[in-house]
Amino acid sequence: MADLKEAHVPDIGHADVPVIEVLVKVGDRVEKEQSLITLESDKATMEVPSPFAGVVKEMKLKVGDEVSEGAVIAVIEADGAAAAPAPAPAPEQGKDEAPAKPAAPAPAQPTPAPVAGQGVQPGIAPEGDVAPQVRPPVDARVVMPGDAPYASPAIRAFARELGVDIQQVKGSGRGGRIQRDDVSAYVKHALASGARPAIGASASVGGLSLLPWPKVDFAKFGEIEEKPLSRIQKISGANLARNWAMIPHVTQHEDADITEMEAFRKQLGAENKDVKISPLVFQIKAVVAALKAFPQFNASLDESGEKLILKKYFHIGIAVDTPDGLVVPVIRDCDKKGLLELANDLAVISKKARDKKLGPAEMSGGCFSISSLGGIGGTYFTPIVNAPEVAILGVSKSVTKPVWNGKEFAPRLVLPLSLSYDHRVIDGALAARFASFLANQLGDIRRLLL
Ligand code: CAO
Repeated sequence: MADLKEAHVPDIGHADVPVIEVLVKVGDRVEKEQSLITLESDKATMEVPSPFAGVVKEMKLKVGDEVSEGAVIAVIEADGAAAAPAPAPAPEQGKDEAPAKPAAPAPAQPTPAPVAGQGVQPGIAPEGDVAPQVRPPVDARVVMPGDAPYASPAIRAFARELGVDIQQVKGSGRGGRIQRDDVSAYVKHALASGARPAIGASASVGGLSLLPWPKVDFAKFGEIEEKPLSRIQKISGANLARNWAMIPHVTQHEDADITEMEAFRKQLGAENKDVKISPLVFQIKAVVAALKAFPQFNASLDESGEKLILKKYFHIGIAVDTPDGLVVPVIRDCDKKGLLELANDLAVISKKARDKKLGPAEMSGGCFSISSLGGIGGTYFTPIVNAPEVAILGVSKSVTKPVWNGKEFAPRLVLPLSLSYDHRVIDGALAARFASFLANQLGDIRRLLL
């Protein structure tokens, strides 16, 4: 027996997210996990799948509506569903709609498609376990008829940010839809050709007159192999390039004496065999203490660049190296968590990142990022600030060094720290104080555990 059921917006990590596409209409037959609508936050475009198969009886949303978790997307007459509370009967709507037809099969589409932020990852579902979608073909010219190129608000904002006239960009998405990559490719092409017909002052990156990218026939010099960049690499590459070009970076280096901390970590590890106590959890604790002491670091510049938004919460992004590239999941409310809980959270997000199971909500809302290369090696490096954050901590491998204690050289375990910051927001003296505070926290285990 068929049953009327409501399809709801799942936890998308944001409130009031605009609907940018409605992918089905009244009368359509939908399969379980077929996309119903596309939402677009400032971090990601995500398709919301139908939780069950059936026939769409009523659409409750339209393009431009803003939705949050729990909003009703559609009323669907579910196939042979077990009895469930049915919503009020659908008003007579869609009478004039085209008759029901099975959705045309289309290539599987991963959801959501990330569009912004360093901490993004394609091929992931909003809640981590929704299967790839089969979605009906959508022609952008139907969604946005006329000559205006179709691009979502976030893509338009991205183009504006780069000073690109969206009218000049050719869309490679379904039905000519303009994607983030199209805007990036347009900018690259314009810079490489030396021409900037539709790029304003901001896209010339502060008026830099860049040489075209060298065009070399590498095969002339020996054997080569071409390997396309992964989607994560392309997306994070565009973000890194923007952050590097637009943020005046300075990196402050500091050493922390973690001899005592390391002894305590080993002891804690021996007492808690079921969770790996990474040195990173101590660094997270120290960073939270430093953010509390120096609120200017727990901040973001607003879009206009004229206002600083100070955050009262402490969500820390952790750069995770995955086979497909770098992603930055966020551990929330680190100020409220102890070392063991942080260790557990770190293990969970690292695994999810490597299994491509992170949802967009898990990669947004970060206040400050930590990029640890400590498990690999190296001394110091210059991490790139993860905009719109204003600073990032790079951590390198600790080494035992002779340190002068006033009487003699003593062997101490020293952790190299590299704090990159946005010099528009933070001045050098403040950064030096922050870095030195961090080192003191890490060096004084009692203070760290307070
Ligand atoms: N100094 C010395 N040893 C360290 C260390 C440090 N600063 N940090 C970690 N280690 C040790 C760990 O204790 C672990 O030792 P055991 O194997 O004996 O337990 C080993 O190094 C490996 O650690 P790990 O890297 O697996 O785990 P982690 O918790 O330290 O880090 C994560 C987790 C997700 C941050 C890490 O795996 C990772 O992906 N790092 C790369 C981040 C990155 O690419 N940043 C660059 C961004 S800029 O382009």
